[in-house]
Amino acid sequence: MSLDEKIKEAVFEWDEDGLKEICRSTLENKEATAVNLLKIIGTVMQFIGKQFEEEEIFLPDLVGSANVVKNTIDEVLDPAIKESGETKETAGRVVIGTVEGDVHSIGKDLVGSFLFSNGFEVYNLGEEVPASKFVDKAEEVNAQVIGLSALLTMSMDFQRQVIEELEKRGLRAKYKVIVGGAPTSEEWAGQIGADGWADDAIEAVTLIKELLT
Ligand code: B1M
Repeated sequence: MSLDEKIKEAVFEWDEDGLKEICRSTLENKEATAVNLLKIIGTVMQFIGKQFEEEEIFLPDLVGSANVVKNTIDEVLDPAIKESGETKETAGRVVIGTVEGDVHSIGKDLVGSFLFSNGFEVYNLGEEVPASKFVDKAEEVNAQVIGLSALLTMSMDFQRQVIEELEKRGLRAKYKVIVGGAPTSEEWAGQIGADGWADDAIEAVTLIKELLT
């Protein structure tokens, strides 16, 4: 079995220990670098995302695989990259969170994991995040993109408040703001002056790549 196939199998089977072991032994034997491993994992996640969009797999499969990948990157690949001094190509820096008044985390975490496995630096602020915190963090890490998730009709308006906070501080032009979450839409994004809207995690990656080119 090739390295790509072994990785694909471990991700599909949610075999977190297996995936970590494949990555560790590959790095030890110098068969591939951590950046190469990230690229292979990114391709597998893109494939899984497409399968989800085409309804060939279901939400638990997607979440299970995303978690396995996220933990492997956090615990094995990122430390290896830092140790070796190897440069991880950063596709961009994204601050992401669920807006104030909203505790829903899963969709936002999925978007964050997909961005991370596609080479983005992701700063996940968690849930119930006030507008000022999004802006403070974006300033602190010199982000290019702010991603706002809202799952409640009642919390959608807090997405607008983040944009208003940016305007108030004279920072609106500095950031691309994207919004998402089940009750939101392209029309809503336009209405509040966001730079884009994504229906799911795959679209969010594509949208941010487009916005940053
Ligand atoms: Co709540 N909940 N919930 N809930 N919950 C919904 C959202 C709801 C639709 C259920 C319903 O009534 N049918 C409804 C909202 C109705 C509305 O306002 N339109 C609802 C409600 C009402 C509530 C409470 C108010 C219930 C109550 O207490 N009376 C309460 C809210 C409390 C609060 O937030 N203040 C509440 C609480 C909860 C739980 C805590 C029990 C739990 C959340 C646990 C957690 O997240 N850690 C929960 C859950 C699990 C759900 C449902 C069942 C599932 C949400 C989910 O995780 N989906 C949900 C019903 C449903 O969606 N069928 C529901 C899976 C996830 C992968 O999809 O989050 O849509 P999703 O994310 C997608 C896209 O939306 C998009 O990409 C993701 C991946 O494809 N996306 C983005 C999301 N964020 C994005 C950001 C982007 C781009 C794309 O860019 C930045």
